[in-house]
Amino acid sequence: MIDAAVEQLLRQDPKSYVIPAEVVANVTATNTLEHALMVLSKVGYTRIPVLAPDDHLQGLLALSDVTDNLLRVPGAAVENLNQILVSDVMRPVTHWVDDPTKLEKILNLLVDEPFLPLVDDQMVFQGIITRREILKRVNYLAHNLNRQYTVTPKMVDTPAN
Ligand code: 4BW
Repeated sequence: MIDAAVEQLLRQDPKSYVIPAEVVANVTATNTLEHALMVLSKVGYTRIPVLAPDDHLQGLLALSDVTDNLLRVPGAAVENLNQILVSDVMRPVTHWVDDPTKLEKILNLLVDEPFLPLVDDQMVFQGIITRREILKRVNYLAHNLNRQYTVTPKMVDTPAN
């Protein structure tokens, strides 16, 4: 359980730590890997969501999924990536959130995941919650906890000398 005071400070205005779908780089499952490589190179992110044409979240694509295929054939040219679709190599989505206020789940998952997709109850993509945005909140918390709360240490037994 997250401490109530900590949760209250972290949770203020949850929408502000969600990067909305409109500004999240993505590809569709029917795109070729050549197109996906162009998108990944342009945006500079190493892993992005794969969406269906109706914006349902379908998977994740990492730059390494593309380069692995590029390097599989010695001397292969980028044009060969035209033969492979994103759906052939994308990874399943194993972790996501459907409520940006579920901070306990978000904090636990972001230990191992660089970002979490946010979806609605139909799995329609709404945006992402990144480690960076949550760390900004934790940083705010670290600097402001004692402005809003009185933090006093509990009495602990000290070892006898
Ligand atoms: O192009 C970039 N711009 C900015 N502002 N920061 C970047 C960029 N590329 C990398 N970064 C930084 C961020 O701090 O490196 C971190 C790791 O990037 P990643 O994982 O390995 O590409 C970034 O950390 P983050 O902001 O906490 O983002 C975590 C992950 O979330 C990224 C990427 O997989 C995804 N992501 C973030 N913003 C995205 C995005 N994916 C698509 N579109 C976005 N707008």
